Amino acid sequence: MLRDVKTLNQFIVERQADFEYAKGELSSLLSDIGTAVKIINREVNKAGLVNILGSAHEINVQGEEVKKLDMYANDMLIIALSSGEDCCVIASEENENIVEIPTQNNINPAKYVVVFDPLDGSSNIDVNASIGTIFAIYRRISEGDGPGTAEDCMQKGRNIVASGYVIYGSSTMLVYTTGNGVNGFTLDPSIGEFCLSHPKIKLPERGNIYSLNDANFSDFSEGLKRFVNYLKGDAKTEIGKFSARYIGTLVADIHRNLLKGGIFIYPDTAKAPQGKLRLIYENNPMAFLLEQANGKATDGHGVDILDIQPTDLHQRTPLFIGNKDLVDLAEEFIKKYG
Ligand code: P6P
Repeated sequence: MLRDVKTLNQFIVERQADFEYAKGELSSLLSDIGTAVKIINREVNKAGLVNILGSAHEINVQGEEVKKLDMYANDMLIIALSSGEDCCVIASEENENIVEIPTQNNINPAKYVVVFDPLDGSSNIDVNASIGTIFAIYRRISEGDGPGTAEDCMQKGRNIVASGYVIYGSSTMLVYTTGNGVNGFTLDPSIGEFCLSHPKIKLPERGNIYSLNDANFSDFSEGLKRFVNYLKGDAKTEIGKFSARYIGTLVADIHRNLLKGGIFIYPDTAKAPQGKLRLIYENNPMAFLLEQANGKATDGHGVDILDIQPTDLHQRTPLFIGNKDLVDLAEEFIKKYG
């Protein structure tokens, strides 16, 4: 019944009282993001039908081939956030430098900063596997009412005010937190609204899924190899039978583990001492959200992701994220065996 439907915007306004600072600015930022991802979703859903597939024959700052949807998603988010009056600066995976918000005579009193990966998992676009958008919102730390700065975008994850992701999958869901629990909204295409479908999400007590790219096993540390072999073997009689699941889109692998429990690992290796995933717009937003769902996120060596001080917009860190007991167990193996 209509009375049972709670839309994202109704929910945001209802929960506005939870926000320590916002006089509606954070609410309108979240609504702007909701609008942008509905537009992105429309293009994602017809990606197979229009000439939006395939490479834009451009290489982004990550040195990766940019798919046209990446660029489209990036543009939509920048346009939505620039047209509002609540964002003073943006950092995006697709942009080498910060994205300044054009304003009259360089005055921008907006209080908030938004960082995002506009289209995570783009290598999965052409095979119709789930892809996603990841975002985090901070309050600006730069003084005055000029344009926001790179330092505004390079705050520790502990300072996050809100973070979340959109998964464009069998259905399109927006999952986010403002530091008061995690809530999931499913897009109802018939009314074009995200509707509350997964209130108060918490990780299941026990998780039995491990998610990592096994093809890199030979590059793993001795401790991580032993941890993975433990999950494949002795764990069965001690902590339960595990399943391996890996989609190759961070948003999809994290979303599954959030609902079913488990651990996702993208580790440091000798070849990639900082791993692959980006701290500011992938690992921090996910770490903030998983901690809100009773989870944990570290670099595999005892350092919480949210406590790492970023020094570069695109810096990478290893990521061990999911049920606390599994993250702790992985770290025990690494500590013991190196
Ligand atoms: P690999 C997608 O390209 C991505 O950035 C994340 O979404 C995903 O978790 C990871 O890379 C997959 O990397 O090396 O396993 O293909």
